[in-house]
Amino acid sequence: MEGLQFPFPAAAVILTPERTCSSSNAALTKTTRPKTRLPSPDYSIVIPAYNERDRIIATLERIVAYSGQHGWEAEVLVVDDGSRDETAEIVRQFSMRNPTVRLLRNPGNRGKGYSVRHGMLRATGNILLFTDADLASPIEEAEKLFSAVAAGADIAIGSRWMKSELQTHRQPLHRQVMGRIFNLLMRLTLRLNFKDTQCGFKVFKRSTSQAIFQFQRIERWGFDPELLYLARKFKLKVVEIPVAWAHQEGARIHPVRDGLRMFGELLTVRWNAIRGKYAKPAAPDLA
Ligand SMILES: Nc1nc2c(ncn2[C@@H]2O[C@H](COP(=O)(O)OP(=O)(O)OP(=O)(O)O)[C@@H](O)[C@H]2O)c(=O)[nH]1
Ligand SMILES: [Mg+2]
Repeated sequence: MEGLQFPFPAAAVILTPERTCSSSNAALTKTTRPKTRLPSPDYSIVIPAYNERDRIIATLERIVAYSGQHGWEAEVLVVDDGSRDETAEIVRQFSMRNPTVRLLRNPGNRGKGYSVRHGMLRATGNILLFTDADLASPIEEAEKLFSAVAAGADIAIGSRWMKSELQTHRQPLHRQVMGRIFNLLMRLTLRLNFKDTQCGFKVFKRSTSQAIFQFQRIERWGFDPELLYLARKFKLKVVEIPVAWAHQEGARIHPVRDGLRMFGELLTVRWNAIRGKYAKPAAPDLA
């Protein structure tokens, strides 16, 4: 399977952007890498994608168009998470027409957390955004987070609950309730003071991304609180910014099954911290 193996990437963390384009990673992206080596873009936009056949093209078109209109030097990395539909092939074809778009592939379905880490550690931009494939927070909102980082934040996280009136289409009530319960449990277990850790719209300075993603261990939905926990541990400046958000149909998180699992992941972060697991990177150093 071409491009599937993910030689996990503490290596990518310590490599310069130029070297991440070198032959050691050529297999990973050989179908989508532009032939000429480009300078580091200003922005990398990472999109985790699992079975996104029906919405990924519209999302990519919107991002590419917006990025062009605003003169962004940007790369877009779609991380296919072992989709069982045609997501990867659709993105591959799109990337042939749009060289700023690249396809990365996970070794099977590993979860949103794994996908985001994969993209972030492969990104070459100076400022890195990850966004859900459904663009529930529209790409226009990225400017707010980019500005916060330009103003000195290490991480800017989109928040649906700082100004809830910005939610133009809310989640179903049971999802909202589950989300608020999760937030409470997150505060109790990790003592993180954020109104919303789960919005799939977050921006990292390159140096920050390099510093913390290599410590990430949670690979499914509960990875965001772990990143924020690490950010606090490393004394990074995190700002929570209200963003517009519209619930998109086709959401696939299962409120009970995934909710329980995410609570377990909060406990895992706590447990990892107690056992000192965050003292060293999770990924093997391949340097
Ligand atoms: N369902 C699912 N999504 C994944 C997985 N891996 C990556 N993703 C991506 O994670 C992102 C979030 O998934 P969504 O389907 O938007 O989640 P949701 O149920 O809408 O959750 P909210 O957006 O919080 O309402 C999307 O870009 C997915 O393609 C996976 O294993 N399962
Ligand atoms: Mg969604």
